[in-house]
Amino acid sequence: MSTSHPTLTLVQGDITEQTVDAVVNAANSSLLGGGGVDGAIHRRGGPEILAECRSLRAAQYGRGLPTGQAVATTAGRLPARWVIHTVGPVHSDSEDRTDLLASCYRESLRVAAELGARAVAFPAISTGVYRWPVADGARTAVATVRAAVAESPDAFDEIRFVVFDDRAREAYEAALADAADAG
Ligand code: AR6
Repeated sequence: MSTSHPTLTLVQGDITEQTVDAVVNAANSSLLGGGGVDGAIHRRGGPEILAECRSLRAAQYGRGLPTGQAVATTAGRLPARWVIHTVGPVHSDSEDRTDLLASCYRESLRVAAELGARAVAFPAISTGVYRWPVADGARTAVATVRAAVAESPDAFDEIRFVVFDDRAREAYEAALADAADAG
């Protein structure tokens, strides 16, 4: 088994409670909040996050943050230092949008590395309101993160997957085990 650096970990819990450098938000293009992870982050993190999101909209993202891209703000009152907002694709039965989902993980890690965030927590992007099947979302998350950290092995200490329920935890356990088997 490879002992690649950094460590990929799995936690069942609330993303807003993670003590890491950066937590990733499963946002929408408006950057102005919503339900699920997004709602929890703004609720717990306080108004500073929304204020920065509004500034980003005014300055760089007048038409919103495109799907698959990522941008950072303060984490306000969260234990993390930064929130990295990314916009997952809505799942479609007629079109394969896996590249866009993978791009969320890649771009979030690119932004994290730029910030110097060494521990990063990801939710299961797109698997809630955006209806991505969680087993497939977990495989995409694990494969993409493994490939990205293999390219810059010194950039991070820990990439943490944070899942809410048992079904998602089992999906990530399976994806992590498959990836470990594959070497
Ligand atoms: N901590 C960890 N995981 C959570 C939490 C939490 N606090 N809350 C939900 N999950 P979702 P999406 C899980 O809907 O599918 C928002 O309205 C949840 O069980 O947050 O990318 C945005 O504004 C699911 O497995 O994100 C967008 O409009 C996963 O996190 C839209 O939803 C993602 O669920 C984005 O939808």
